Amino acid sequence: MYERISAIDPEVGDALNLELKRQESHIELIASENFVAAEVLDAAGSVLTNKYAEGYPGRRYYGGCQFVDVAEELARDRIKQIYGAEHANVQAHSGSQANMAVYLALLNHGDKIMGMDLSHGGHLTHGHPLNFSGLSFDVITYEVERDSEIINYDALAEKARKHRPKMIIAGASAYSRTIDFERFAAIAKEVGALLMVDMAHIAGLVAAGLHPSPVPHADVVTSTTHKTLRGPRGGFILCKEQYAAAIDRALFPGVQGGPLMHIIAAKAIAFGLALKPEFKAYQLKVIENAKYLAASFEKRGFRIISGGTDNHLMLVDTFVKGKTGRTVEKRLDKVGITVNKNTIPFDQNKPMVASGIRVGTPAVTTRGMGLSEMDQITEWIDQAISVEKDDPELQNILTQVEQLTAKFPIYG
Ligand code: DSN
Repeated sequence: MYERISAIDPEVGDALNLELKRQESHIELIASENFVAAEVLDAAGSVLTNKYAEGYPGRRYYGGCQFVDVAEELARDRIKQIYGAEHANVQAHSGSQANMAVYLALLNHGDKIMGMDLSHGGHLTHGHPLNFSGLSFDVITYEVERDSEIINYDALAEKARKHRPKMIIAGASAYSRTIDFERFAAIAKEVGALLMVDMAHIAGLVAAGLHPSPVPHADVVTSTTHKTLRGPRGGFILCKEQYAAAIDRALFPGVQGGPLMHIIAAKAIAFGLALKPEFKAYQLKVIENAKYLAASFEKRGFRIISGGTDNHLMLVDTFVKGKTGRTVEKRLDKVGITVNKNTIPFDQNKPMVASGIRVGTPAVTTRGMGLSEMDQITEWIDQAISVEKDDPELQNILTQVEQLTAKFPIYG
């Protein structure tokens, strides 16, 4: 593939082809990754990359926007239809920039915000001290409960009453349980806070009606497009009409300049696919595979944080088997299985070491893998971490992984 690129630039051509081969021949368990449809790839590589279109459809700062307007209108209409939202902005280059725009629209520098601690499953942009969110705002964090490893809404409400933040942020990047957005909204209302939900991880499940929607409850909802929603890399914002003008102004010209029109066209295609019945069938399988994967890990002596999963991911405590997340991530790299190390709640190890891994099923499910593959994958993981780092068994597992992945081609 990529012959034209290789002909003029073999170094980049090689990188592209090797990455394609890596994706095809590895088992991808990173919970935030997925494989887009070939048509989404086509749009992302289309001539729309050539077009400047600062502004919004019908109100651009450049001429010649009549066709990119069509793509953006389609993306906006479809995402509003998927989630029943009053207003949508599909220009955010990423989830982080979507969040930044919301803060710019609705907060002032130094305001108090309340978000989930990163080490308990939150996200950098929800108030981490090294992120713009933590640098710009006075941050209060909430955590999961020590025993259940689940959000304790009574404790959260107590904290919100004590600190009275201007905004509460719900949503997580490593939390395997259903989030009660209705409860979040009640807490926010009681303390006079705005509620922003970052649904990046679960956007596909929400679209399919398999996780309660935050849209009726939150003032603003942000998301990425490339996780369970299976679109190109990017972000979007949904909000009530009353915030529409402020949100649009904050994203452009507040945070971004020219929108990526090729990516917006790719978003429109992905959103169109998410409206089809097959998308719900896919999301059902994502959850079914995740539950089975969790049970398969437990069967082999791993501990699943909070005892299971309601969504597409889980945190696996590998330290119960004497292995840090870092060791497991590196070892699995050797056998063609890709995961990320992850801290577990109240972790005794540092973040770059971590006591566990985060795994998810969106990517393997897109390839068509099912329950027997989930069981086999955990068997290989268990075997790979049980031997020494130069054991010949690792080569044997890698060969089996390559044989399995060859049966589930991604792009044919
Ligand atoms: N970095 C993403 C993840 O892996 O969950 C969150 O933005």
